[in-house]
Amino acid sequence: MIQFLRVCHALCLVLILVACALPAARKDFDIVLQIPSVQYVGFRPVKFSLSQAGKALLVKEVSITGQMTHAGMTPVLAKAKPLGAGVYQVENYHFNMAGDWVLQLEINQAGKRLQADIPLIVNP
Ligand SMILES: [Cu+2]
Repeated sequence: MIQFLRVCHALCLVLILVACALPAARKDFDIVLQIPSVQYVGFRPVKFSLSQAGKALLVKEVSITGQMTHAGMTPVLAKAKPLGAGVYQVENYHFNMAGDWVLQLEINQAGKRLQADIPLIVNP
């Protein structure tokens, strides 16, 4: 029984460590979210504007990798399309579980990959 508890504790520790394994946030550009930062489970629009040093960022698309802050979920990928003036949108982003999310945005600017994160809370 004691051995079983030891194994249990070891497993819990591993789970905690894995859950904290999200990469540290990068912020190569500024994001202004144009949707509420509290969302609901389902297919939802995600809209944001990007800028750098106060100027609108104009790129062809923004790659989104959405991850939850706990372990064991497949990331939800999407491409946000430009609406003009540095505003980008995904029409139907799939928030497939309630909890804490981080949308990692990535753009390609003159061959350089830039990243920044959007933290979101998703309610049931
Ligand atoms: Cu999850």
